[in-house]
Amino acid sequence: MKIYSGPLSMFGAKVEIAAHEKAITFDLEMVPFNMRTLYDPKHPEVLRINPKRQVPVLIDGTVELFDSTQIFEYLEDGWPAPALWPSAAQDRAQARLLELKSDEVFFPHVIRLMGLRGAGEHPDAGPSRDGIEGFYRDMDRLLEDREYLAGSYSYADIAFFMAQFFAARMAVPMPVSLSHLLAWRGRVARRPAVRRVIDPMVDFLRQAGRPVPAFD
Ligand SMILES: N[C@@H](CCC(=O)N[C@@H](CS)C(=O)NCC(=O)O)C(=O)O
Repeated sequence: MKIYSGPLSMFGAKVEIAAHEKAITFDLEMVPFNMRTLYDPKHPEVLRINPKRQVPVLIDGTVELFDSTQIFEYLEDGWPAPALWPSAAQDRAQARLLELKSDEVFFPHVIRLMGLRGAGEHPDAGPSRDGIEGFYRDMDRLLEDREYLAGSYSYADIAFFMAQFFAARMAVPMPVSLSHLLAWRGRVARRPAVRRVIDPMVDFLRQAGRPVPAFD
């Protein structure tokens, strides 16, 4: 198996973490990326496989996939243990919805901040900050009676752990008052599969002279 990711790819990191959780052996290729030109020029395999021209991309024999959530489904079908979707239908549906919300409701606010100088501190950041902080509060409430977002540790936790790391990078950290959420963050950050991915990302940020938010 080969995974194409990027040194600061939130979506690529999701896939790398899931593969490590399942103890899958894979080759990791980091596509060209720098803080100035970002992902340009694009890697030829990314262009060949993904019409959206984005990482992550996965190749496993004849299987060629893009999109982190599609790749999650492939990993779960091919390597069912340990399960990363809960087993009960209702919990599984909730996990899938939370994973979607993390990528498509929460993270777009973060992407908008990436386009503002000073990110969350920019005068126009208000609506995105509000969106991020409202989501933090919702997740804190959800975690009042459970250790992980959908009960057992799942893809939803992997997705939201990575997404909140980038929100914190954009100067919208988790408020210290959200104790359930902070405890969850520490719990996820301590997982060896997560460390294997977040530690190199933190090193990349430090080497690029960029601030590293609290993440554990
Ligand atoms: N929905 C996609 C999003 C992938 C995505 O946005 N990838 C970013 C890196 S984290 C990328 O390749 N950006 C370069 C570009 O859009 O040109 C997924 O889940 O994989």
